[in-house]
Amino acid sequence: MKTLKVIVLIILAMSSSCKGEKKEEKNQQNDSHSEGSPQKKGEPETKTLEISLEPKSDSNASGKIMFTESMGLVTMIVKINGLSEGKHAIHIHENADCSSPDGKSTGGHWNPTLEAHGKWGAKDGYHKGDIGNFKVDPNGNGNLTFATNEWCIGCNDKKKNIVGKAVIVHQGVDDFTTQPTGAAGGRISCGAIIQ
Ligand SMILES: [Cu+2]
Ligand SMILES: [Zn+2]
Repeated sequence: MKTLKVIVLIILAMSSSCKGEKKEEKNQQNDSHSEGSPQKKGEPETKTLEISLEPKSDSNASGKIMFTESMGLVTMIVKINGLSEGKHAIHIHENADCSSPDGKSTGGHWNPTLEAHGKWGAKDGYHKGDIGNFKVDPNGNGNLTFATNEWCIGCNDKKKNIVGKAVIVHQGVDDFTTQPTGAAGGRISCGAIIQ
């Protein structure tokens, strides 16, 4: 009888340890599976938002902007005409309100992270709206493509969401130094970022 008991115990111990091993294997498989594909959750979604730029401060500067978000990257494509030749500043300002003739109803630069004004990516800080400058040709046409993973279109992160803000194009150039505006001069074109 004793030996039978021992044998039964050994069998029980072996089977339970076997189960244990199997469980561990399963868990490991699950772990490696989830580690390997954290970005494959759901379908890759693309969001788009097109807005118009309207003339401000008695300018003729108008245009279109297409925002696209895909895989966490927001791309902004700007096409604008009716500007003076040379460089012009372009920013995102804090309010989607282009109602005033001088564009000042949009408020200051969009700055949800409370940093200093600066060149995009600068070590000493920059506003989330500090897109920078773009070139305008002798015919008054300007194009700009800008892409960043620091924005989103309509997400819940207030430090990233560009919806509810406005794009402003300036008469002058952003010097990336003057606080808090970059001394870019008057606001000659405005587009509210609204879905
Ligand atoms: Cu500005
Ligand atoms: Zn700024």
